[in-house]
Amino acid sequence: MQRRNFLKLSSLGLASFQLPKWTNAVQKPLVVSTWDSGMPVNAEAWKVLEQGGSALDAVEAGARYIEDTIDCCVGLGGYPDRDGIVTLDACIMDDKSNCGAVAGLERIKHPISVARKVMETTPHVLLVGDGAQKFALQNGFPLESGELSESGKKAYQKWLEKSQYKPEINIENKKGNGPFAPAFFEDGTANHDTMGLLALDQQGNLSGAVTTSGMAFKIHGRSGDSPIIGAGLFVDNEIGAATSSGVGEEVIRICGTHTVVELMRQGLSPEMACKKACERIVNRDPKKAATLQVGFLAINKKGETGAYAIQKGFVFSMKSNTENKINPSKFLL
Ligand code: SD4
Repeated sequence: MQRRNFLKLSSLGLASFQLPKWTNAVQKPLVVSTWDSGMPVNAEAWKVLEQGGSALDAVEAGARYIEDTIDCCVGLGGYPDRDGIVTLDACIMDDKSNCGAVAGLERIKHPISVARKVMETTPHVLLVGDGAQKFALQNGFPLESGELSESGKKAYQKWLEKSQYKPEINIENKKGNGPFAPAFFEDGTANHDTMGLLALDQQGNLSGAVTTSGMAFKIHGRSGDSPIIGAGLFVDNEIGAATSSGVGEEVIRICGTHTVVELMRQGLSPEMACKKACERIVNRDPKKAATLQVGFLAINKKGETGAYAIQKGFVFSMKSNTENKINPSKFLL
């Protein structure tokens, strides 16, 4: 401590004041995930983390849970593309920069586990479409029926009435009550909730996973940011990890999550890094950005967390030894 500062503290009678322990403490284990639907996802991941399991196993467990349970946006219950087919995107990345991903995967229940298989048993990072499905079948993943979920059918029927090709992720209802206003179509359905989750385990290692059915009513074959390493997910075990939700094309254009992690490397907090990434999207085309939503979520090696979105309404769920809650994200517009 500089002498001048010491004297200042002495005069306040605080010379023996010790910095609180938490200033240097790493908050671990910890799991964060996108949206309020992340609460039960975190609970699944937590079962792994609290027993000393790896962040990698934790994020896979959380992602598998949501692939099984949610309609609209993740897994086979998700909304279809404009041909009426559900195509799934997922990726996973560990603390050693190993990564695996699948895009446009049909009729397989757990794309996140296929992504992990790609990571662990092939020399590749990303498998797409038929090839990804063939790989999944060869690895023992069962082929599910291609039938849409009830809500998927309903939403698709509604969409067919106009069949308007307007690829968009709806912005959360700004008129809703408080920060957790859901994003709903007029017919009462939502078209986002891509699950991105990031975990820091007891050993201090980071991993992340993303799983989604992607943008509803997209062109068959379209991939968003979610299975693209550096766009929908990036993990650097020295620095931190980030994930995203929203209009994937905008995230891919700025290599969104890689950008967030690199900004954290330069010393920015997770929240500020996410904010800067959002600003890049908005500055490129402010008019367009006003019509769309993108949210980033990040954690750093110290277990600090933060998020930022273009529009109001993005939230993230967080679980640690001391917290289990939904946090509203700040926003730009
Ligand atoms: C995509 N980023 O396919 C995904 C969609 C999403 O919440 O995040 N929805 O572009």
